Amino acid sequence: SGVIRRADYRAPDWLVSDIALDFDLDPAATQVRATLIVTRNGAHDAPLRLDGDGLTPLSVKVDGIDTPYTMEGGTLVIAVPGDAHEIETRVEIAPAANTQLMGLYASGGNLCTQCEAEGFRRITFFPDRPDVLSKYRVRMTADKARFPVLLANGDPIASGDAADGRHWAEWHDPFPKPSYLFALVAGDLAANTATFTTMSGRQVTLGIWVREKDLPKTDHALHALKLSMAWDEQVYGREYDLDVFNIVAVDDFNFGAMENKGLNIFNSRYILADPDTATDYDYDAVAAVVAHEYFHNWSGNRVTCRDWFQLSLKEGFTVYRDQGFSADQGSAAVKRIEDVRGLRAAQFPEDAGPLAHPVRPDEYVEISNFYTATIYNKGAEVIRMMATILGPQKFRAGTDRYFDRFDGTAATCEDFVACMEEASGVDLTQFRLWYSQAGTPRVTASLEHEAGSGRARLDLRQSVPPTPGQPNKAPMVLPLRIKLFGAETAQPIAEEQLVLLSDGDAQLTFDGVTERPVLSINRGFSAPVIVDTNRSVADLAFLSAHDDDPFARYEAMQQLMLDTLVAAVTHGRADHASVIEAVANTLADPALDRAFVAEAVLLPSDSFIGDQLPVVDPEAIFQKREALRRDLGKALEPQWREAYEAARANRFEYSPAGKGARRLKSVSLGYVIASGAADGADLAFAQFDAADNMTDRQGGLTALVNSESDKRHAALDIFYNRYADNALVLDKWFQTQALATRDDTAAAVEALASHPDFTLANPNRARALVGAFAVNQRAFHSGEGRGYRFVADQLIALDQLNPQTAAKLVPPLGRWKRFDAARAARMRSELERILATPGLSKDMTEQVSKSLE
Ligand code: B3K
Ligand code: ZN
Repeated sequence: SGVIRRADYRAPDWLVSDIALDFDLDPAATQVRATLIVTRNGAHDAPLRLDGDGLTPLSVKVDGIDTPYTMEGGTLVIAVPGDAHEIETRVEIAPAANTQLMGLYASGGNLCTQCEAEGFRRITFFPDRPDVLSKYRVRMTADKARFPVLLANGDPIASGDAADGRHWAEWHDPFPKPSYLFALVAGDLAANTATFTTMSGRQVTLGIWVREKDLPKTDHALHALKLSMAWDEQVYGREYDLDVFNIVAVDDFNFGAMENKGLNIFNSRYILADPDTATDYDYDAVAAVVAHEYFHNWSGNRVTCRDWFQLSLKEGFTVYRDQGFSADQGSAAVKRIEDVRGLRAAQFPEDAGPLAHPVRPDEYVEISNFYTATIYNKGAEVIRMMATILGPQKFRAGTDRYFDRFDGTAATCEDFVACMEEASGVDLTQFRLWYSQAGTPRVTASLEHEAGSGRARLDLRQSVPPTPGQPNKAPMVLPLRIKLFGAETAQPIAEEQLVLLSDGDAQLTFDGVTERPVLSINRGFSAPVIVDTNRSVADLAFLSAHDDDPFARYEAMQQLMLDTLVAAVTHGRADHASVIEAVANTLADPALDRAFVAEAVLLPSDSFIGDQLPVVDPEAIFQKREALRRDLGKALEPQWREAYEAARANRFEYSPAGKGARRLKSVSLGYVIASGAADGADLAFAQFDAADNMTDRQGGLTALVNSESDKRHAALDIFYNRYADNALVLDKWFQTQALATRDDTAAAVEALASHPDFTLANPNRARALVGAFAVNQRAFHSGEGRGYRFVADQLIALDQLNPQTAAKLVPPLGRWKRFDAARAARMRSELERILATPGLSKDMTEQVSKSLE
């Protein structure tokens, strides 16, 4: 059946202490010779089995002698007599023909690798599993003119010229590592370099390698790398361990970046940034991903995963670490709001749908399908909850213990939790359910007050919904930060407390409560749960103005907006007054950071509104949300204009204050246009035209593209012509149109799929059009299945080239259960059509068949 189960884990039969790789590089035909020192692991007589995928051995030698072998599927099986041998294999591979972008492939004329999770077996025969750790020596020979730069993991050892205009280089990595961390790059590249002195005084040479013309766009990434290295020393006591740290940017990449030891390889969208081409969001993402991959040097590389079921051990923890880094660079409150918004947009729907799985899954068919928001983002929330429960000192003691004990080994999630327990004395037995139970817990909180006795009672109840394969759930440990405020004085009634809700229900009582109490709960989003409260509109409005926890304050406003919109969609009620008043108060509060204000006044997304409803009605949601936007725009038009003007005065500066001003500017512009003001389109066009940075330019473009104004055509053409040779900015051009809120978006997107610049061969471009359209709730679900058919056609075509990237785009179609019967039937029939496609990949087959269940 092809299902791999966690319970079936067995230690490897053979270990590989050392591997020497010799590459004769050529895009059409690359020769790979691998020499492995293997030792039998334990008492058994199993043959040596080396994973391979699409490889044919040219020769197989054991201790220097040609030896017979058999193939079992892609796996090379060699019967070897003793307990220790030297194995040499030779294969030929074709990087230029590798459209999957796994293994060794060509991008923009250069050669690069991607091995996680199981790409190394597309390069050479090897026990391609993360618990086999080896020392790597790599020799590369290539044409010197085409590939002047030759990089691999570790430190450079030697290089020189060879015959026929070729040259060679040798790299050694002294740290044993799993095969998924192997990397090489050969190309015509230039580096932006710097030196970092570590806390023990060692000098490390940093290099960011890109095409020569892109060098001016690498300063931000290089700066972020230095900040990350210093931060990991200060916050986690982790020092870098090699003499060089290189990052290479490539245009064709299946995801964000890859933490290969000493040689990170990045999607260029997470390296290149300058004011003219990158938005503030892009700048932040570059810094976050640079930090994330750097932090993996300890959480992932020095301590790696025993098996792929433990993926969140490195990913959840490393996301938690990069979130902490980003929070420390600017506004921690705004960062938390952004992270929670991302969790709700990607992970909550995953946890509520057919692809729900625990943070530590029990089984998979294709591991590439498990690089999910649950593993990454819910995994990070699980680490965050442990940090909250233990407190900062004990949490740090736990991470120290974990790094010390497991350095140089392949560990499990259980190992991590055990270190936390040992370092703190806190029993995390029940907490471990966060690793094994899928689904987003729901908490019902109701606060009752008896004015006479001065007693308030808070009733808490939790439930964890059933998910595929897990019909019944046990109660979990939910750390809830809670505080009560007095409605009249706006003073705290009870100081904040951390409540660990571990039973199905619990009661808390508060005495001496003389004024009406208002509940602030799950402050800072201390638990990744859904909270239902009996708070009134007045309570939420109060908290949106007075709560001293910025996240809770934001959350109160969001809840107020959500309640209003859900009532509008469900009962046709359109009482907008409370939202308008709360937004007005927030806009008028001079003490608030502009970035916070921009977040707080933004309406919840169409999809998040849909998530609150039993059956999603995309058109009704869109219309009600637009109506509220229009009323907010009209009622507060002078305030929006004032906020817009205040932010407009500034010259571009990438700083927390600059970012906040630009964000509020774009949000305000959106409301001015929503008000129906006659000059709305002119304002947007002027912003677009005069912008000295991409945030403003794209903000103006987006406003126009979403409007009825004819100026949108001119703006799109100007933008296209200005950036015609910049792939990353053209992605924005496609994406902005795919996300448009216009009635004709589906038709426009279909036309764009035939645009000469559209290609499925580049994952960024495929995601910019197809991926963006599929999450444009109203457009995707409009037109009687037209959107579904389009996406299915694209996925079928993409699967032929790049199954991993295609499979990632299945979830929007898989959400059919959330829609009315007619839509559900059409979505299902597209899924069935995909599944019936001859030659469909394992990746797509798993995602689509699970989505149909
Ligand atoms: N570890 C890689 C992701 C690899 C995805 C493979 N399908 C990047 C990261 O999470 O840092
Ligand atoms: Zn990662």
